[in-house]
Formats: sequence, structure tokens, C-alpha cells
Amino acid sequence: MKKIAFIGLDAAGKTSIITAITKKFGFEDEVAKLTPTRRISRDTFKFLGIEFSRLDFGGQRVYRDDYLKHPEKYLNGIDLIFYVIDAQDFDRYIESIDYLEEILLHFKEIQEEVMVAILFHKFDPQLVDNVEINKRILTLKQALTRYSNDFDIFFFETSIFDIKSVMDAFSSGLSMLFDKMELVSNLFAEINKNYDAILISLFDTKGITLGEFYRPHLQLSHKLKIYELYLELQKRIISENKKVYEFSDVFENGERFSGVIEVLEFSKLDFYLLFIIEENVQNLEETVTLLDKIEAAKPQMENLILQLIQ
Ligand SMILES: Nc1nc2c(ncn2[C@@H]2O[C@H](COP(=O)(O)OP(=O)(O)OP(=O)(O)O)[C@@H](O)[C@H]2O)c(=O)[nH]1
Ligand SMILES: [Mg+2]
Repeated sequence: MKKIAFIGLDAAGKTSIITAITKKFGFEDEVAKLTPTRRISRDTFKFLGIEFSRLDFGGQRVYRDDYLKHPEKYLNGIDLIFYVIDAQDFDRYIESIDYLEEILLHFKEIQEEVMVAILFHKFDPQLVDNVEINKRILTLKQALTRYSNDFDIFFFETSIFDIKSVMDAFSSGLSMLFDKMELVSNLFAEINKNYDAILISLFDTKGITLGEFYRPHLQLSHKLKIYELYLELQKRIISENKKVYEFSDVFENGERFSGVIEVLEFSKLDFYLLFIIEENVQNLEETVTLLDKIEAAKPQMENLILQLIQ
């Protein structure tokens, strides 16, 4: 059993993030109705066949004081912290860093290792190019790097209005707990050598990414389109009880793409392999070669998954 915790000030967005991860679509109504979390709320989920306990630490002052008064009771045994900061709330940056510092201090004192994913949350799509917030976040990151001598710290910008940003942060956070996870992405990069696929990706049934290769410099709008499509495909493949699903679609700039989503079973667990390529009528041969390479790499994927699970 592994333990992951969402920690941060009140109203940072922790419960919203967990709701978004669990539902993936249609969560807006539920998020709008959320009330502050009382104490710690818990649930469990499975990833790679391993049981995870997920703790959502209510961030109101009274609770924070209590956690810090009895840190051994609340914090010991946590493997991974998602520390959530409301990136829009500049006035509370300092308060948020202070809280994080006290938590990390405890882990340092008891000499327990913990991975830390710091989420600059509420970084909503319309703020992505906003100079002020980007400057503020950068300054905050610089201040936070002082902890990187003692802890493995990673930064993410997230928003519930960009579900992909949340899933990416969650997947990358979890992958920090598995030494060899990056080998899956490396394998995809290797497969794609001499080719130009748009995406090769392996997900679990809950949409947690195990590894992916994206065409470098792929536009954000393309990525979002692909992610939307992926959610749709996943729904369809389940409801129609299919093992393979082929599709063809078009980006907003008119460029056509096609791909395949396929259910693979490794070690009694289901995974989804998704690959997307540009539709290229002139060069069908290249496409076929790429598909062959992906096909041939399945035993390697299985092997990597088995190594991860061990
Ligand atoms: N703009 C914006 N608002 C968000 C985002 N995520 C959450 N919120 C809003 O932030 C508020 C607080 O969200 P919660 O998820 O309840 O916050 P919390 O961190 O769980 O708070 P406590 O339970 O008190 O610790 C809600 O009004 C959400 O709608 C986001 O990505 N962008
Ligand atoms: Mg909450």
C-alpha cells in the first residue's frame, strides 16, 4: 500500500483536483458545489495493480495547526505529496510556503523520504500568457528550489479547466514512485526514430499515463484536441467492448490525422496503447513500417510493465 497526500492551504483546489482526476468529465457541477474539506478525507485507487491510499488534507487553519502539532500521526508514511498552491492568490504565497516548509521539516527530522510534486494550481488557460502570474510563479519556484537538496521536488502548472494539465501532473507525480517508469517513454522515443508520429502513449484504464512520446513542439490546441479524443475513445472502447478502435479526424488547422487505440493486457492488467499519426497518403509505406515497429515492441512494453510492478 502506498500513500499519497494532497496538502495545501484552504481553497487551494485540492478536492477539486481529486474530483477532476476521478471523474475526468462532467465534474464542473460537482466542483462548484464543493465545501471545505473537514479534517482528512480518504479514498483508495489501484495503479499498476498496487493499492494506493489517497489523503485529502483539509487546509483550514484549525486543521493545519492540528497536523503540525501531531505530525507523526498525520504525516508519517506518506510516499508522495501533491502540494497545491493557488497560483492566483499572490497574497497567500508566503503563508503557503511556510506551511510547506513546516511539513518538509518534519520529514527531514524523522529522516523519511518523501517525493514532492508542487502544483501551481488555478493556472487557468486564459492566464497561460499572463506576464504577471508567470513572473510570480517563477519567483516562487526559485524560492522553492532551496528544498531540492533534501527532497525530490517537481513543479507543475495545473487548472481544472485543462483536465490534461491535471492528469499530466498526477501521472508524473505517480511515476516518481517507480524508478524505471521513464523507460516506457524512452522506448516510444526509440520506436519513433526516423518517423514522425504525433503521439505514442500508454495509459492505464483510469487514464494515468505510463509513458508517452509527443511530437516535439506540438501545439497546445493539438494536444488538447488529442486528449479530448482520447477520453472519447476510451469511453467508446469500453461501451462497445472492443479491443481495437481505429479513427481519423482533423485538427482545427485542417491537418488530418489518424490513429489506433488498442487494449493490451499485461500481467492481468488492462492498458491502452494509443498512437496517432499524420495522414499521409503519399507515404503509406512509412506509416505501415511505424505500425509494424509498434507491434513488434509490445513484448518490450510488457517486460517493462512487469519490471515496474515488481
Ligand atoms: N479558477 C479556478 N478555480 C478553481 C480551480 N480549482 C479549484 N477552483 C476553485 O477553488 C475553490 C476551492 O476549491 P477546493 O477544491 O474546495 O479547495 P481545497 O483545497 O480542497 O480547500 P479545503 O478543503 O478547505 O482545504 C472552489 O471554488 C473551486 O471551484 C482552478 O483550476 N481554477
Ligand atoms: Mg478540500
